[in-house]
Amino acid sequence: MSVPLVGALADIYPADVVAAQTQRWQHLAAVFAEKFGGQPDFVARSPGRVNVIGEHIDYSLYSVLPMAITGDCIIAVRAVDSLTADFTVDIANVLSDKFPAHSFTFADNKVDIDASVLEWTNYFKSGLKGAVELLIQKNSGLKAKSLQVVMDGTVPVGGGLSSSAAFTSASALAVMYANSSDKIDKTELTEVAIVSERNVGVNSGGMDQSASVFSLAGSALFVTFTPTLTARPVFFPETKPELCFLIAQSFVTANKFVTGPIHYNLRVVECTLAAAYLNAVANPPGTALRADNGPLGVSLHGFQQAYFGAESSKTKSQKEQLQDLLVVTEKYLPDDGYTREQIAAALNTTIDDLNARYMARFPVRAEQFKLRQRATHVFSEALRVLEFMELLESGSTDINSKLGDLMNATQTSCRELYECSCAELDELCRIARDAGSYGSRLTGAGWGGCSVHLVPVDRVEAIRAAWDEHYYSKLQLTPEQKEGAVIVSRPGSGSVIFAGS
Ligand code: NG1
Ligand code: MG
Repeated sequence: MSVPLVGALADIYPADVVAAQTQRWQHLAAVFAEKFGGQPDFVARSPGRVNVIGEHIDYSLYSVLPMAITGDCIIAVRAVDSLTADFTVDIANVLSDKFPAHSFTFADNKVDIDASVLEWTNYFKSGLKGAVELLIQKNSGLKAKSLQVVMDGTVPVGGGLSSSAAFTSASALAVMYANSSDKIDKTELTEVAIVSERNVGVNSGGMDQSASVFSLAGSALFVTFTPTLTARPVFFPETKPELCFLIAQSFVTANKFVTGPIHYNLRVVECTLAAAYLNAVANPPGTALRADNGPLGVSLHGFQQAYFGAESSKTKSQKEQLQDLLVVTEKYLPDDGYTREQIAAALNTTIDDLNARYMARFPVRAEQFKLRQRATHVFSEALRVLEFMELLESGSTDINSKLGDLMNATQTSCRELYECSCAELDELCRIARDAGSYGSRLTGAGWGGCSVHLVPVDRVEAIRAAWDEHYYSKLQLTPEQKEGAVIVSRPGSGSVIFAGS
């Protein structure tokens, strides 16, 4: 499947926002003309996403169910041929006060990123780096084109709606399209965007980039990462009462760049350590251990076979296998926390080796690693995704409160086992449920950002009013913040190249 080329904004946005988007796109073109003269060659566009269910399991390679939102990143581009392998990027943002323009020259097709500073252009550079590396693999004689670039983003930053993935995916797409007249393959673009985002210091999974690239208007997306990346549209049945999703901001900003070592990146390490630990202690003696640090989801396949018998992975359903893993976790990870000493001893290695193998590329800070709690969250959340999909595909229309229960269970697990919620998110969920939401939970990485709520259409106004009264009225919000605090999410379309006039 390739990224569609579109020529009209009506191909990208729902009808009722096309007028407002037309103004925004015209403004982008005007800023481009002012900065560089003339019109851009094309615009690359990628949206943010909300995750319906499947939180913090993408990097363990379990399937997730996100959907694109209308908010997006649009990048106007003009490409200029290069005579050598050196090239220049002149980049500006429509919000020039907040995000100042820069000019970069890259020698010999090498893109260097200083991930130790928080600089807005790093996200463009990360997509650029991933795309240029891919293009070089295909054509070692590449003379990457110089680019004139203006970007505009409407996904709230640090809000759990994946502004970063929208930006890196749109950037990678812009660079790939500028340098090649070929169609851009969606899987290839997603894979580049996933690797790209790791260049800015976050050891992320692949959910956001998949949702940003693959989504189709009107459907959520069931994303599976193994054995290969696949993304399948999922439609919600017409239930009674009719359902919709509300997204509510907590206005607590979670910045992964700053808190990675104690939050996001630490969780990724804890999951990998849990996989290594279980492989080491629960396998029959003499079983060869993996040399690499595999994600929880796939690295336990060998272990499962050894432990439950070679036939088990063939005869047991995915759900039964996950239930087995929950039992194993309880049995072999009884402690509330594990020190580096304990883990190194179990893996029959030294602390230095442990640090070098698991904690060098993305540094983390922790005395204790909560292996049982994190693994239990991951296996039970992977199960909930499968149960959610079963309900959606059951043909029954009497599923609203069952879907909601699964989302509520996710929130409990995120709060208690994964410790990625915060008091404000818990409060938003509680208020919504009291006012009639079926299911309420944080969405995205957590520790702030947004929450998502499965709501009967006839309760939307009551829930909004309850949040206003009990939550938003207590914060000092600007009129724009108030306006954007709650949105009714409509599953939007994924990445496109706009090459119209
Ligand atoms: P957000 O909240 O959009 O930054 C992050 C990760 C996802 C996923 C979720 C938790 C990035 C770019 N994205 O999303 O891959 O792990 O958290 O489910 O880091
Ligand atoms: Mg992000």
